[in-house]
Formats: sequence, C-alpha cells, structure tokens
Amino acid sequence: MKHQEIKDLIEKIKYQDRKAIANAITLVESKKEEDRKIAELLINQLSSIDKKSIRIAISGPPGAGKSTFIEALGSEILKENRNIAVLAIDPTSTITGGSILGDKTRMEKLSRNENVFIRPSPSGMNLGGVNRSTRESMIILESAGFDTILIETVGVGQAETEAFEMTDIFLVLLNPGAGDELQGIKRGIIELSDILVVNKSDGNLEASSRSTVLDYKNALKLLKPRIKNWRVPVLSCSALEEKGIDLCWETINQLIQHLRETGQLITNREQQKELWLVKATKEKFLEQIENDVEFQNELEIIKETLSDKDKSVKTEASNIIERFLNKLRRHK
Ligand SMILES: Nc1nc2c(ncn2[C@@H]2O[C@H](COP(=O)(O)OP(=O)(O)O)[C@@H](O)[C@H]2O)c(=O)[nH]1
Ligand SMILES: [Mg+2]
Repeated sequence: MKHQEIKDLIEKIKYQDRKAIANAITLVESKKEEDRKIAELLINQLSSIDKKSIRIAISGPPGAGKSTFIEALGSEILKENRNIAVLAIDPTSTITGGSILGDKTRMEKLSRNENVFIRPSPSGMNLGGVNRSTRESMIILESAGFDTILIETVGVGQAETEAFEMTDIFLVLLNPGAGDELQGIKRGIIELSDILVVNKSDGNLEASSRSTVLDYKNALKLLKPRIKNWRVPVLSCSALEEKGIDLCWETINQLIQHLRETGQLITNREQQKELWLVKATKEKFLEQIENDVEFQNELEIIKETLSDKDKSVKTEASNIIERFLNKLRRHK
C-alpha cells in the first residue's frame, strides 16, 4: 500500500465509510509483517485526530446477558444522537464456535442501525493480539466519529484485565444469585467494577435479583473503588424486557461527568497510554526475534542439543538473548 492509498483510506475512515473502516480493522488484526507496517503508519496518523469519545467495558461471566444488555443499552444511547461501536473480546468464542453468531443475533436491532458498528473479535487470535488490535480498532472507530465505544468482554482470566486497561468505565454485569460467585472467581471482577449491574431481574428471578443486589452492596463496602470519590453503585435490570436500562445509562453518564470534572478521565487515559507503551515495547522486541531467521535457526539447533547439555534452560535463554543483542550491536 502506498502513502497515497493510506491517505485515501484515512479520508474515507473520517467520512465513516464502512468498508474502509472494516478494511482498516482487518489490517490492524493482521499478523503479516507488511500489514503490520502499514497498520502502524495508519494508526500513527489517526491517533493525532481529536477525540471526544467514551470507552465502556461491559464485562461479566458467559451467559450473564452482556450482548442482550448492549442491545438494550444501545437503544437508550441512540436516543441521544450518539454513534456506537461495539467490539467483542471473547476468548470463549473460539472454543464454543457459534458464540459470535449468537452475539450478532442478540444485537439485531443495533446491527441494523446505521449509527452502529459491530465487530466481533477475530477467532483464533491469542489474547495479546486481541488486546493490541482491539486498541487500534478503537482508534480507527473513534477517528470515524464513533463517540461511544462498548467493549464486550468475558470476565474470565486475562480478558477482563485487558479490557480494564483500555476503557474509561468498567461495568460488570452479573446473574442473580451471588452466593458462590462472591467467594469464587467472580470476586476479582467485582473488585475491578465501577458500576455493578444484576441482570435478569424479571419473572421468577426478580426476588433473587433483589437480594443479590444487597449482597453485592455489602461486599463492596469492604472494597476500595478505583475512581476517587465514586461509590460503586449496584443496580438491577432486565436486558430482555428492557427494564432499568435507562437508569443504567443515566448512571454511566453521571460517572462520565464525574470523571471529566475531576480530571480523572484524562489522567486515567494517560496512565493507560504509559502501560501501553511498555506492552508495545515488549511486543516489538518479540516481533524482532520471531522475524529474525538467523536467530530462529540458532534456536532450533540449541533445542536439539538441549538434552545433551548440562545447562539450565534459563542460562541457555540468557545466552541466546545475549547473542541476539550482540548481533544487533554489530549491525548498528
Ligand atoms: N430472563 C432473562 N434472560 C436474559 C436476560 N438477558 C439475557 N438473557 C438470556 O441469557 C442468555 C445469554 O444472553 P447473552 O446476551 O448471549 O449473554 P452473554 O454471553 O453475556 O453475552 C440468552 O438466552 C438470553 O436470552 C434478562 O434480562 N432476563
Ligand atoms: Mg455475548
């Protein structure tokens, strides 16, 4: 791709040309070295564009109703003349297959709206790759004028931290019935939350939902909110019946206002950028190693002779790195 073509692509992105946006996202998701170079040029030029977006993570265990919630919340957000982009980081989707399809059908109304752009995470990508490409996709979408970025992410393992590190607000959606969740794996995700929502507050789950709200309120008393002067609210809603969604959106707005007024929106993003620099540096270094044929050959030889040697793996690793660095110095 030539410089002029990149320029054209950027112009099209700014005019919210959907095909151009999709192409640009495919580019940042690509693992090919040549695509990576173009993607870097593209992102560098887009990053300088002024943005007034908000970034919200919608996290929670599989089946809590995140996609259904985004569909309902989306209708609420669209009343305010906003443009929504939905990105999904779902490591389970690669395992269960059909889940991406499920998400799209659960966001049927949204996916048909011209002010909405939905992008499921690419299957088969490792989490690190998803992290980088999600962040870069976000930059593309914000440059295209999408001012509300929703990131759907499963509250398991690394995915939640990844989403946490690239959003302004971390909303956690949970099922009614807190009991075991409070002790187990869900505890970590509750600690991260800025807004907690108990979903499925409908039908015969309504009573259970009410007591779950109280349980979480109690549990949260012991935790320190990450946002200064903000007490984490616990809300309930029914995404399916679209009940309580307006209050969720109102609460999100209150938090945005709070973040803006106290300057935390900017400081938080600056911290995230610093974190990102560290990650990008590591990733770049790894890329260099992986693309170095000589280095890879050497690694293969060492692998074969490893069992003969009396050395520890760590010593061997240090030696390999040392030789790689020496080679770089020689080439300077
Ligand atoms: N009763 C009830 N079911 C819901 C609600 N929201 C979602 N569900 C159901 O929960 C299941 C999982 O929903 P989904 O949005 O795909 O969850 P996700 O995995 O968190 O994205 C689906 O069968 C939904 O219909 C709700 O508010 N009430
Ligand atoms: Mg989903």
